[in-house]
Order: sequence, then C-alpha cells, then structure tokens
Amino acid sequence: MEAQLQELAQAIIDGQRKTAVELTNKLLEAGATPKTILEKGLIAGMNVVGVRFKGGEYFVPEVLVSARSMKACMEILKPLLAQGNVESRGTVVLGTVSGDLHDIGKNLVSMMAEGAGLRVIDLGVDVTADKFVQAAKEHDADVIAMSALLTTTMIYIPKVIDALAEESLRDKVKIIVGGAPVTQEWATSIGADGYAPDAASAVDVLLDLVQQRRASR
Ligand code: B12
Repeated sequence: MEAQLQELAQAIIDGQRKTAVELTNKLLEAGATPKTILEKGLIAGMNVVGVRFKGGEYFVPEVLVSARSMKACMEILKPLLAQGNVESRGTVVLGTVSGDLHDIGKNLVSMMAEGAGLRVIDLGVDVTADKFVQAAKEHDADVIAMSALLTTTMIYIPKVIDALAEESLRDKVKIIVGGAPVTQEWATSIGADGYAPDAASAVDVLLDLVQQRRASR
C-alpha cells in the first residue's frame, strides 16, 4: 500500500489526473483510509509541487494540472472524509475583492490550500465586505484571504478590514492578502497579518496564521 501511496503522490506531481483518480479508487478498495490517502498521497504530492513552484522549476500551467488532479481525487474523498469526521487543518474564507474579476491566482491559492488540508470557503470574485464578514461568522473562519489584481481594487481591502473591526471580528480572525500589485510593505501598512507573493508560499503563511489564531483562543 505504501508503494501505491507514493505512486499517487507521483501522479499528482506529474499532473496525471486519470492515473491519480484510478489510484485513489484502488487504494480505497484495498482498505486505505481517506485520511491516509489525503495525507500520504495528495498532500504529499502537492507539497512537492509547492517546492518546485517556489524554486522556479514549475510554472503556473504545471501547478494547475497538478492541482486539478488533486481536486478530482478530493471529489472522491470529500464525502468519505465528512463521514469520518476528519478535522481540517483550519478554515480559510477566500475571495477576490469587490470590483475585481481576476481569479486565476486566487484559484491557485484555493487549490494549493485545499491540497495542504485546509478547508477553503471560496466566495469567488467581486466579493463585498459584507460577504466576507458574513462568511467569516458563518464558517468560524481562522483566516480571511483576499486577492486583488488591480491597483483600483486593492484599496478595497482596508475597507473589508474596517468592516471586520466594526463587527468586533478583527481580533478573532487572521487576514492574509495577495495579488500582483500587493506587496509585503503595503500589507503591513494596512494592518494585515500576512502576505505571500505566490500560492505555494501562501500555504505556508496560511498554516502559520491558523496556528497563531488557534493559540490565541
Ligand atoms: C488574465 C488577466 C485578465 C483576465 C482575467 C481572467 C480571470 N478569470 O482571472 C481578464 C481578461 C478578464 C482581465 C480583465 C481586466 N484586466 Co487583467 N490581467 C490579466 C493578466 C494578463 C494575468 C493575471 C493572472 O491571472 N496572472 C497569473 C496568476 C497565477 O498570477 P496572480 O494573479 O498574480 O496570482 C499569484 C500571486 O499574485 C498570488 N496571489 C493571488 N491572489 C492571492 C491571494 C492571496 C491571499 C495570496 C496570499 C496570494 C495571492 O498567488 C498567485 C499564484 O502564485 C494580468 C497581467 C499580469 N501579468 O499579471 C492583467 C492585469 C492584472 N489586468 C489589468 C487590467 C487593467 C484589466 C482590466 C481593467 C482591463 C480592461 N480595461 O477591461 C480588466 C478588469 C476586469 C475586472 N473588473 O477585474 C492590469 C492591471 C493594471 C493595474 N495595475 O491595475 C494587468 C496588470 C495588465 C496590464 N499590464 O495592464 N484581465
């Protein structure tokens, strides 16, 4: 079974969706738990993809095919994981902010975060402050993640932070921001808790923020 789990991780790394799905089904038939398949197959594979992306060895298209292969396997595992009550590593409410329709980068962050075992509530694009606030409450979010690709829409991010403060949620939830025009400096200046320049680093920061949030509760 160990060998098949490694094969599954490799299929994710290589972005071979069909093989990955077949292996997931075979592993389930052989009695592997959904949790083991998730951790030792899918997450293990996506970890390698993340390292290669950060190292400049993989580019967006490679990451996308790997992430899509992972998603196809997750569709099989999701209902089983829900039955087994496997705890997610944290909850992230994610969206591209109001006025902005760019979602390729956000979707990458979403897929990589799911690949790392986080529960992602993806609100899509053109997301208003109200929607972020409502989703944070409804899902007891650990982190709110906001994407902006336009200089004209990144300035909406502080408005969401203000709206969270008005609802007395600012101390209860961590905030991470990203997107091409966003920088670490700017993120710090608006009082965000985290920033990442790409989807793979975003996962590291997200996991760190979840831990910080849970430690402070
Ligand atoms: C594709 C694209 C579009 C597509 C979007 C399709 C889609 N479904 O997303 C379409 C054609 C719809 C589009 C429209 C427009 N676009 Co456009 N678009 C782009 C383009 C070419 C690529 C963006 C992209 O997907 N990059 C690839 C992804 C993987 O990278 P990324 O988004 O940066 O994401 C990475 C990181 O930033 C980070 N990240 C992203 N989000 C988050 C979130 C968090 C929390 C974290 C931690 C990290 C993170 O991780 C990601 C993965 O590593 C860029 C140019 C460019 N090179 O960036 C212009 C660009 C962003 N667009 C631009 C413009 C001006 C527009 C329009 C206004 C054009 C127009 N006149 O109509 C409209 C606006 C529409 C709107 N209201 O949003 C400008 C923005 C200029 C500016 N400084 O504001 C750019 C820079 C092009 C340019 N050079 O002029 N666009």
